[in-house]
Amino acid sequence: MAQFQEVLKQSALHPKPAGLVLQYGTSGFRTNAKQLDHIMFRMGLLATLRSKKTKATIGVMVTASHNPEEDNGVKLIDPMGEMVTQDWEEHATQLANADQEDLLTALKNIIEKEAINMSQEANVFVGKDTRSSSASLSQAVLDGVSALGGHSKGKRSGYLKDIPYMLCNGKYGEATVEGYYTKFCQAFIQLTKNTSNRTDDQKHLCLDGANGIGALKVREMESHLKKELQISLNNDGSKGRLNHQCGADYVKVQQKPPTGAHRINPGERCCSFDGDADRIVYYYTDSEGTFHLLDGDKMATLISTFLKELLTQAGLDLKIAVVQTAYANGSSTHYLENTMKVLVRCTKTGVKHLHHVAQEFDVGVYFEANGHGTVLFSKAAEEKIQQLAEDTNVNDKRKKAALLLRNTINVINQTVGDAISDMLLIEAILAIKGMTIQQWDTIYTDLPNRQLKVKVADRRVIDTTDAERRAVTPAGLQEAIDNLVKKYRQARSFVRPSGTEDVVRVYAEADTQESADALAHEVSLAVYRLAGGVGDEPKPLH
Ligand code: 16G
Ligand code: ZN
Repeated sequence: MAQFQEVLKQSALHPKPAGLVLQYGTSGFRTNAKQLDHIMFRMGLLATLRSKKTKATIGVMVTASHNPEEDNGVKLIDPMGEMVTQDWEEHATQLANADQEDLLTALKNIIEKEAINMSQEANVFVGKDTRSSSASLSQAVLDGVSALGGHSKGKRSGYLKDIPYMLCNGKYGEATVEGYYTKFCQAFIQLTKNTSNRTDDQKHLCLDGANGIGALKVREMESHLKKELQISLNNDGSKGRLNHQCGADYVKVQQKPPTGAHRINPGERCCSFDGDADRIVYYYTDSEGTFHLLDGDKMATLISTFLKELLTQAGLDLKIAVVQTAYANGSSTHYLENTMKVLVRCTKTGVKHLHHVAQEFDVGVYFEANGHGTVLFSKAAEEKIQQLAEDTNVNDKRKKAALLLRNTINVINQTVGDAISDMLLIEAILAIKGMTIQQWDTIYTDLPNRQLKVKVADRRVIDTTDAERRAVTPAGLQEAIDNLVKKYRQARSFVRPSGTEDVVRVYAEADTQESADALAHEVSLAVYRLAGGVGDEPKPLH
């Protein structure tokens, strides 16, 4: 077939380095940008097949999120803005690793397995982040798309943030970039309209854009906010390097403000995006100069508390749940379950897992501690809220709650990962509740915790169960962890192989920082000894 001839011809221009094997990981392929050209071309092919299969537009995002500037990556986005399904992740790995001469066979295997009608039209949206390698890599994706006769929408290669949103083709509002801003900003203005006496100080937010795509988007969006939110934008990409000493990951891991920000005043509300603006964390320094981080757990708590109160006031019997991972601070889980009486579910790490579980509820609030997250509303929930908001026979209190709920839905981007929408949601809630960032921070106090990495010969020797909270293999590891945990108060620890780095991750929390540090170290040693550690033995932190 002529189509396959074209694939062959084009693929010669995007050759695979011999022997290179890459895995479609937690969030797609991710490695040094120099190794990705053939991957991009092949993901263009795969996205075209996926589009033919689903008869809908597929998204391809060229980004390595919070990784350093020299890395890049690619992930496929399904028609409703979700990550592509597991089967297709496997297809992606197969196609990526096929030797140059086996590429057509690998492609035909997928076509056959999925019974794809090759005469079906295909449409693909390609988005990229601000990395210097992204322009040529996204061109390689476009080459893949056109080699299989697919159409690439948004030739200007719209920026990343819009992609899941645009894919929903109007489900969440007008499917244009302009529509995206208008909808979220209008909802924000509606939500904050009746919050009396908001001073300019309260309207002010200090934002670290990680020198990434979020900074550009916020600049474009600002005028739509009509001064109801006044953003001081730092690390806006005009001079600094992407994710370099700034961004959500840096702030969370280093537990300090980003460089490149203006001097932060005590109590000033600040937040950081990561490079592709799907993660956000908040922070402030107190009058003693101590740094305080408000992570995904704090956001999930604030949002779910707010929504639960509104649902009660509206008299709506809708099932709300918070979805977390094993990294959620034990204090947050305890507070949600015991004080707020909210249902909490725990899943494996990775946005797609949380997203999936959140879909089971009327209102599913999901956040990873690292700042990825959003809220999902079931269709039935949205309809009930809408009906109540329009009902002329309900009392003022219920009506007011329903209207607030409706506007809250409108400020939320229910596709995976949008730090801008999360920011507007948090800002609106704080405004409505008249709450400072310190007041939000004191809702509960995080348990001290520590994360460490251990290098092992093959991290796949660690297999986990119970949402990664228990290790099944290697033999004896879980027992060792259980015995160590018993030595400390309020302690918890787990280990898991990273999906994005060649390391085993160790997490520990306990009643004091010393205990958390000691426990993390002892567990690291157990991993090193029982799971084939390489290099020097882990050393104590103190
Ligand atoms: C990816 C995931 C993130 C997860 C992280 C875990 C997406 C968009 N991102 O960045 O959800 O927290 O991997 O990394 O799915 P790890 O496996 O190295 O700990
Ligand atoms: Zn990211």
